[in-house]
Amino acid sequence: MTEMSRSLSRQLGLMIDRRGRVSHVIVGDAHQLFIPDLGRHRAGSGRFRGLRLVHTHLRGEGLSRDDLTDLSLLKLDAVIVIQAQVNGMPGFVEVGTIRPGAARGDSEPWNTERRPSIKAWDEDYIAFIEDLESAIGRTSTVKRVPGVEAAIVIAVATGRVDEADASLDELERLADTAGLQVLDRILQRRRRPDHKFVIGKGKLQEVLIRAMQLEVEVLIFDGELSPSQLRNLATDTELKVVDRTQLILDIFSQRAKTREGKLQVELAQLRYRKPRLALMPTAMSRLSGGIGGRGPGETKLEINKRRAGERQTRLEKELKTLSKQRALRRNRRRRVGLPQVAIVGYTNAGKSTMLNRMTHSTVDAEDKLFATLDPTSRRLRFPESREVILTDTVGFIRHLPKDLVHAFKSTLEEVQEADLLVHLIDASSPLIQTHIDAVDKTLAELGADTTPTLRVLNKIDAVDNAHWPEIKAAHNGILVSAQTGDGLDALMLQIERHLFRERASGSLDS
Ligand SMILES: Nc1nc2c(ncn2[C@@H]2O[C@H](COP(=O)(O)OP(=O)(O)OP(=O)(O)O)[C@@H](O)[C@H]2O)c(=O)[nH]1
Ligand SMILES: [Mg+2]
Repeated sequence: MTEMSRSLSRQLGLMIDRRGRVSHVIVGDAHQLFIPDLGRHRAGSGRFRGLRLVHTHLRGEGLSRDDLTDLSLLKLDAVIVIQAQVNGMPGFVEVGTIRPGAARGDSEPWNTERRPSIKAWDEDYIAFIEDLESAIGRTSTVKRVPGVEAAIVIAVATGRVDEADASLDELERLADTAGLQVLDRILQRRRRPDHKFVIGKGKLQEVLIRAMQLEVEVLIFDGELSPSQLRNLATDTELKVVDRTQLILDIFSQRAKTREGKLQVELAQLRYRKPRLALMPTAMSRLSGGIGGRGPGETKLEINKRRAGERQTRLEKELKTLSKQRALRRNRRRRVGLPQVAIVGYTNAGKSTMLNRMTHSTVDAEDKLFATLDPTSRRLRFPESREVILTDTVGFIRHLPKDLVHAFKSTLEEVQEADLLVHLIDASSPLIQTHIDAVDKTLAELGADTTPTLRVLNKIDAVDNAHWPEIKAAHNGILVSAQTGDGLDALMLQIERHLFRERASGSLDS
């Protein structure tokens, strides 16, 4: 190899499997090699690829940064550089391997070793690699839940780190709700996200080695990846790559129960995938698998682009019909003359618990994000036999995907047409203001920001009462607990005042 390399003045490389067979011969230029697509050969999680790269260098240089990048990105067994001396004879040899247990920041994630000659190597190479491979899995002390896909959540902080960190917490909860086990989190400070990989290439190597150690199958990125970022990441990491938007869509798809809910989610998924489908004809199987590949329409989403377009038109038509029916129901209620009150708020604020408490119903309420997708309406009775219709709605979240808002247009009409909104806020959350802002923003997008709104601070039972006055003053709302019922009488009074006395007397301050 060294002789030929010298006479061609080019680097030469061999990919060799563990039985010693050559799978690829690569001819580079004087400075580098371009490694072809290696296919999905053995690239299971927690394992190396079973291929080592042996190649020549011409200029006396040892392992280069590119060599070490290939090592971790391609999960090679080893990268071995043999110096081709001017006389064509082999010179020193340098070997790079992935280092078990080294993934957290400070040290390089690989080991390198230099020996004077290939003859200085008489260990059992295969035993060495196999030991290394099993040591990688052993460095993980985390207990895996069997049958559950494991994930690493990743975010880039371009502004305040504590905000990015809180957002990452939320991403972790979303992943948990989607049925994934989150084993690690990575936050990188950057001026702006990398246009190719979101995080820097060096950080990506660290993530990949970490993924190998923890036997992680899924990488979850906060925010929305551009179609090309998604393609780059999915192609280069060979892991399932999911962004926040897809995660939310997957949760919605797992949770949708009614026909309308299911159609809405499928439409949102189609819209999200359309531009990505175009870019990822081959990697599509990895992309469209979603998480665990569940949910309605999941198999239908494997269809090609043309059929996706047809399906989208069909869904839109069907949803229109359902939306008309919903409008009819709403008009009927309107004719009966009952005012409409919608409970809105950040996901998990306690909206369903509140509806249950106030109307003695048994809507699903759980400590999960997006427990409710389909709106439920119940009559709420006041003294003097007055009644209103109280509706529990789908929760909002920061960066609620546009496609989802669009697809849920008809259910969100319940919000748009309400006479009064009850904006329920989880007062026990450290992120009260962020939540309030996200809800206000979504309401504005829906054109519901001019609807009279009562701000209600819920879960007050979970807050030390020394802080009550301060919270009340800061966020200007009624303090309640949907769980214990505290403060609900006051809330009922406020609703009544808004809807009836105000109407009767023309004006009355809230
Ligand atoms: N401590 C306390 N917990 C509450 C209160 N109200 C609701 N919760 C809990 O908060 C969690 C979420 O309640 P839900 O009623 O499902 O919230 P939601 O706003 O309907 O949530 P989504 O439908 O998922 O958007 C549940 O575990 C409730 O038991 C409250 O007043 N105090
Ligand atoms: Mg709910």
